[in-house]
Amino acid sequence: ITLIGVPSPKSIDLHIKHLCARMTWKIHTHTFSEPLDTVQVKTYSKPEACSRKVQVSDFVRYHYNGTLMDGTLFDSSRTRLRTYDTYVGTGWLIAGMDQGLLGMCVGEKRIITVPPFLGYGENGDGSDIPGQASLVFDVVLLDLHNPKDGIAVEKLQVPENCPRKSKAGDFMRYHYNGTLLDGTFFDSSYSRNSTYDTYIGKGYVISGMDEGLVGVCVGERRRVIIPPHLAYGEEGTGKIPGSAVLVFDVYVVDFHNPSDVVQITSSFRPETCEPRSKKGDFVKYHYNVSLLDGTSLHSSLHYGKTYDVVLGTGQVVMGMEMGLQDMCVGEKRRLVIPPHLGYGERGVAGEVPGSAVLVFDVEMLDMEEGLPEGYMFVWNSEVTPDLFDDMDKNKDTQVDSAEFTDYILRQVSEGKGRLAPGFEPHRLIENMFANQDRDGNGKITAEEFKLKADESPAHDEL
Ligand SMILES: [Ca+2]
Ligand SMILES: [Ca+2]
Repeated sequence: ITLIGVPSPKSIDLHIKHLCARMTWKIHTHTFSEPLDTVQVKTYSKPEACSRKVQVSDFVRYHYNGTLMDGTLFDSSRTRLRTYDTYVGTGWLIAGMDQGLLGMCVGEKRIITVPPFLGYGENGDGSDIPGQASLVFDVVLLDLHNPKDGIAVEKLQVPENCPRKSKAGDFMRYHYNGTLLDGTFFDSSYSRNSTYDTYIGKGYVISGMDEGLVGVCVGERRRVIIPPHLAYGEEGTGKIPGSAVLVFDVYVVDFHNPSDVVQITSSFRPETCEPRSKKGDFVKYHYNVSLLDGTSLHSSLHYGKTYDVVLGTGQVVMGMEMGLQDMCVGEKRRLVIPPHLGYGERGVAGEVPGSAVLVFDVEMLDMEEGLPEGYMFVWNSEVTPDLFDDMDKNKDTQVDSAEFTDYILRQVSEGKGRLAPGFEPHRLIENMFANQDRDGNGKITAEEFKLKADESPAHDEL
């Protein structure tokens, strides 16, 4: 030992003491033959990503094998087939583990060597751990959270166009993949091949999810990390262990609010936009229908002809009835129809998913003005005073179905009258005849004809 300068006897003494201490420590760490004086931590496997490390008061779930210095196994969480779950740094563990787990990442593997005075001391523990034993724990950390944690949200992909963000009370359809923090899979909507459909913010899902799904856009991908107290708690459920942090990768397919009406946007309107469609009108249009996320469902162009309906007769869903009102020929619109005004919770098997919001791009191509409500036929000109006699072609004082039909069709072809557009003419005429033939014997008498006319002038088609 060479000392530099001229030290006092006291300082030489200190130097020697210090060097001796270092040598003793070296002997211990190299041979493991004598008790250590501090916890030794050696990480032998580290995850690629580590967004968070164990801190005092965190709650962890881990697996471990505990051995003595000679390799004797004295305890293992694996033989119990469940993780060891505990708080760190608050005295629930032996002091050596309270220290040795600090700074650990989920997925990390460590050897933690605990000296006796930070383990079970002079007396050991039961028959498995002798007195003055150093303990070696081989630990893999599987889960980590703090009871003070809220949810964490990572926006993975947000669409550029986001006209509306979800709020509590909306009804949402989404896909998800659910894993534990260490990557263990527990559930996926994709495996069921159908979206998860629910109200959000109303307690229908775990509270962490209720919170995590607020403020999203249609088409957004986000990761929601939920601590157990906002998920399935200490008990867990199904494949989810107690006290587990859950990671949901969510894809938002669509959402709407039960108070939504049809959203109508006109994308093209002719300069002269008259007449405007109304109840009873026979309209012909083309449409393209898709889901909110852009998935195309169907187009009338595939039929090669327009879709034709009489407005106000329930031939199309309520949202479509509303969206096609007050439109003119040539006009183009986009209609966003919520499910309660569309195909409801059930949808259409194989075509429209249940509870889906639909986007219709519509173009009005033709329109025929309808008749006043309740009318099947109207006169364009003055009615002849000898109507009944005119219809009774064979002059037997009765009008049969053939005479009636011929007569009405002739009025229509001569432009003197008009049948309600959009319906099969013979069906309309059959109905009109049945209305007049009060006793249902297949013939209209002059008396029946007069009675009908007196009784209901508003609905008197003839
Ligand atoms: Ca007759
Ligand atoms: Ca009759």
